[in-house]
Amino acid sequence: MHVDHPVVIGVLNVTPDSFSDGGRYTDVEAAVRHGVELHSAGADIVDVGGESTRPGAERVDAPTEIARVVPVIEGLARAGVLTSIDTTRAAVAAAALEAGATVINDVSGGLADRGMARVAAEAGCPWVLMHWRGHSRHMNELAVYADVVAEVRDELLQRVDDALAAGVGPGQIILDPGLGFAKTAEHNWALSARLDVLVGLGYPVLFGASRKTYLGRLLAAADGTPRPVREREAATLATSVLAVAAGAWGVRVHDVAATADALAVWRATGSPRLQSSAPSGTPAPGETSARSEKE
Ligand code: PMM
Repeated sequence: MHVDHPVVIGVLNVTPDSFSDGGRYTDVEAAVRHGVELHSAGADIVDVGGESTRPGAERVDAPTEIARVVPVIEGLARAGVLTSIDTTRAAVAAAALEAGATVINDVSGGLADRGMARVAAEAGCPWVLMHWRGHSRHMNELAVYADVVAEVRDELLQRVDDALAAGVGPGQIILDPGLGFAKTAEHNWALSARLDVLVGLGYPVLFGASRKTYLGRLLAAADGTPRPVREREAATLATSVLAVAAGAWGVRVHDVAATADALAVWRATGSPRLQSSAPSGTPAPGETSARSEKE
């Protein structure tokens, strides 16, 4: 997906239980209205999700997920808003594409449902492959790494190989470190500090820190109480600007208007790029054979 500016993806969860906006947009009209607002505020894409991925969340079945997302995607398509479908299920992705979605955002990177690669290959659409180790119910047990940056890089490259082998084009692939998915706060900070390693793989990189728990922990009160979800926005903006400065292709956020303002400041200062520093056992950017699809 070629763009000449950092892509802003607005989050629209049509779930009763997502950690930040759960329960707010379960009615189709309210969800479409919010999606249009996100678009007007500067979202290039609105990411529609019908299943919560917060730690510990129980799964819903595919028909429930489809019933939640399809009318919202149809409404947004009618309003001229580009959408991505946030799902790990091939059947849900196929129904969403049919309804007008243009991007698959798969937090499992194709691991949860091996049919997803075929859906992506047939549609020829962008496919976000996020780093993932298991479903939300038990993902915290899987947050064990000797070198999180190298392992996330290698596991994402495995997902890329599987996608390419299934006939997905390299130009369809977008990578995502999967902050908070089978990762502790320390893992998230390490990945943020070395985002250049993923950027160096040559695929667009999406960064999704918005309002996540590790930001709440960073900003905890003196008694250790994490900062409430809705008071993590300033920290989210800082992560988004740093990610874009490190070469991220886009950010997935709840507050699109504030993100657009923050990125306007970044652009006005000449779109400065961070230089990578600490080597940490990972190869230099560009050391792999993957070609850049971004240019
Ligand atoms: N995080 C969540 C859901 N979907 N998709 C991508 N690509 N990257 C993410 O980091 C990501 C995601 C969980 O956050 P939410 O509950 O606010 O949607």
